[in-house]
Amino acid sequence: MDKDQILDIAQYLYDAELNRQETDKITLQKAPEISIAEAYQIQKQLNQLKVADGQKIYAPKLGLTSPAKMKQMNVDHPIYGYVFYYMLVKNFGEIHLRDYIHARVEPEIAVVLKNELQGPGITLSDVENQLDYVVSSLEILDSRYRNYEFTLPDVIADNTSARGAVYSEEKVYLSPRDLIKETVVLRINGEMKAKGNGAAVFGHPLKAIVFLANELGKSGEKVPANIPIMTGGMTAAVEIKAGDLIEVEYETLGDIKIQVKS
Ligand code: OOG
Ligand code: MG
Repeated sequence: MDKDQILDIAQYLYDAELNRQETDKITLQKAPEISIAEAYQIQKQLNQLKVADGQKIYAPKLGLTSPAKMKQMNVDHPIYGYVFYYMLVKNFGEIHLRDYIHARVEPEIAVVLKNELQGPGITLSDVENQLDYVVSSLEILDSRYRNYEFTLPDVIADNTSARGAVYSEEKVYLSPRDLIKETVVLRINGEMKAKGNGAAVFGHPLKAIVFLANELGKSGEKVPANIPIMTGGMTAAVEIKAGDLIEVEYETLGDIKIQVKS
């Protein structure tokens, strides 16, 4: 794939986000034979277009790290993308459905490292040694693709459906063992919609960071320190609608509450 084609597809995905219009997945016609590496090149170009527009990256994020998510999306490989500052939503605040195409929410554990990490060769004990604290989070997904139907390269190019993120302000110093046991319940209008636990993410949420460090290492990039990194949805994502009250209750991490307006 040449530079012009990468730019063309990145702009196509950016336009879908800006216009809040769901669109054909890129493997349908634009790039049917695309590789994983090319998909990440498109994602990088897409993120650069946003940076050129004055937007700023906040933190990396993982996706498709739990069986619940892999099954729901019918993609069986973990991925990474980036949360931008413009995507941040304040905890106990509200969101407007009109800002999204077809938003879904999913509870996640976000981890903060003491020092940056760079693969290759990063192991679980490297990440455990650098674990500073964890915070609860809720990701707001908004795939640019029609009906959330995509293949692995499609969702990578689309910056892993990222469109919103809520992080609790409560820092919790959990041991890796307790991180695995941490439970979460997602309620909408008081009704339980999903539940999960830390073990859902690769059996150990810090393994998501191992994956990220070794993947980013391939292009000489590092996992940043002092910023919360979402390790991937522990449950299937849930569709939201105007009027919904979203409540996420964690066992020890801070609770998250968001009101959905039209
Ligand atoms: C892709 C993004 C996956 C996660 O936590 O698994 C993701 C999607 O489900 O649209 O962020
Ligand atoms: Mg997610």
